[in-house]
Amino acid sequence: TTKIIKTALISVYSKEGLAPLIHELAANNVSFLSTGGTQQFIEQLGYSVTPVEAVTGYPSILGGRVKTLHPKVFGGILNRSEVASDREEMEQHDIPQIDLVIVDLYPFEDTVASGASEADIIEKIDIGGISLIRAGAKNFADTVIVSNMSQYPVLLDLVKNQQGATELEQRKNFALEAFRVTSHYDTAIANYFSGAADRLQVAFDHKMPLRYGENPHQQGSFYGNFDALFAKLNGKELSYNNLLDVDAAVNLIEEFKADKPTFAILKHNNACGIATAATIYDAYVTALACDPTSAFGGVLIANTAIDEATAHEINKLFCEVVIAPAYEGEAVAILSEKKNRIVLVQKPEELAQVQYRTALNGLLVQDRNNKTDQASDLQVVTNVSPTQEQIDDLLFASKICKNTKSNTIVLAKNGVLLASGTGQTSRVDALKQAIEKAQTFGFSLQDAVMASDAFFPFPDCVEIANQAGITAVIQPGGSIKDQLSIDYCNSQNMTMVFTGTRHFKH
Ligand code: 93A
Repeated sequence: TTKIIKTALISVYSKEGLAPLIHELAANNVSFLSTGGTQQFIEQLGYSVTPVEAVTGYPSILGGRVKTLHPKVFGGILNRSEVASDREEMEQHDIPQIDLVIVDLYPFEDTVASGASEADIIEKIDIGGISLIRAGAKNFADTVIVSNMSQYPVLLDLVKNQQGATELEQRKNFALEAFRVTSHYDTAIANYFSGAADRLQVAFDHKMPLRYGENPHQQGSFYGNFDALFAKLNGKELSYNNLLDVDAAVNLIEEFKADKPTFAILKHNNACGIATAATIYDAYVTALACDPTSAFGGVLIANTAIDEATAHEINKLFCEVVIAPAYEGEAVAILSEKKNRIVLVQKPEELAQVQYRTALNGLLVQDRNNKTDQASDLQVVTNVSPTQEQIDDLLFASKICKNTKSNTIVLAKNGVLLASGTGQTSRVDALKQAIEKAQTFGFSLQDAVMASDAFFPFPDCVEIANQAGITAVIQPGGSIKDQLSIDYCNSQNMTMVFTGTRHFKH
């Protein structure tokens, strides 16, 4: 079952990397059949090419939509050397034998990624090319199918070393790769049409090995394109836990993208400090003061460039990761004085809009929580309305709350996180934890605001909050017992707003 390549049909979108292959095929007396652009390319290399139109007797029609889709082309690829009637029909219809097919498909995924219009995207659904690949792969018994650029070197070696001869096993390997290419391509198309629902394919294109998983005795790796989101300027390899914290950090800081300088410090995926201020330096110093104990070994993130003064200040803290959209002056060099510290530039890329996690023997898939509570979402439910300062603090607290593990309560004042209760089994526990924390670090809760990720099933939370000095509350509302909390607030001249949006994060 050794086959010799005599005729090649070549139809490639990108001509990159093709020239060496053409030279080698020509040196082995292979003749070329080709479509418009590819034909021109090969002719420019100095070889003669038979246009597909000359074989089919048809021009390329419908703006190129139908170029190679013709029985003479597909007959040439799909005919079986072993089948006598195939041989007769080939002769009867004057069909040329095609031994090698080389295709580089229309770049569907790149076109989607470029943000092109739907019409442009649809035009990039390759029909002829994908059919050529499937035909060549099906008939691997007789045909060599090269279905993407990464296969060029493999073919080049074969042609060089075997003078254009191929073995069945080799052709079957090309066929396997070809079906991988077509299934990947069709999956990308289906994903495009299904909207954001299931684009898992994208993540699986990039694998980053990790030294270990959550603990050293667990293996781990990351499937995703880290480099699309960050440039790493310093430090050791990111760990499994670093990646989780970085994910939490970028999602949190996303809320403050358009705000004043904001600095957040995260531990175990939750903010242990966050503040907005006039400068990033002030924001950092204030964020650190929220909970300097937890900040040790944390992940730091800024919504604006980190300057040298802030970098010097950060250097006083042991921290694993620093993330910012940019660094000024010598800030990177200063931060890199600690050689293990990971320093990342966050690129202006959109965050993943679909989230996955395993559950049982499958995957849970959901859209990203893109809802950020705005002033216009707030419904005042108490007699007392919040002041502008309170509204600012309520919205600030709500953004943190949304990015903290449930059940959560966030206490804030003047654009500073005072304390939060994170990942508790009851909302009351979360509040008690937050109050105790705030007191531990010397914060007064007088006139502070409270945010809750979900509604209060009972009035206990507003009661405890009031006793601690809290005067304004933001929560989704929606409990059948809402009125009890509202009545209590009114009795104490507290103000409370409903957002209508729950922000669970598990
Ligand atoms: O529009 S198509 O689906 N119709 C076809 O009949 C066809 N045949 C090959 N696109 C078709 N192709 C694609 O054209 C190939 O997959 C390749 O991407 C491209 C090569 O065109 P050219 O040689 O004119 O640059």
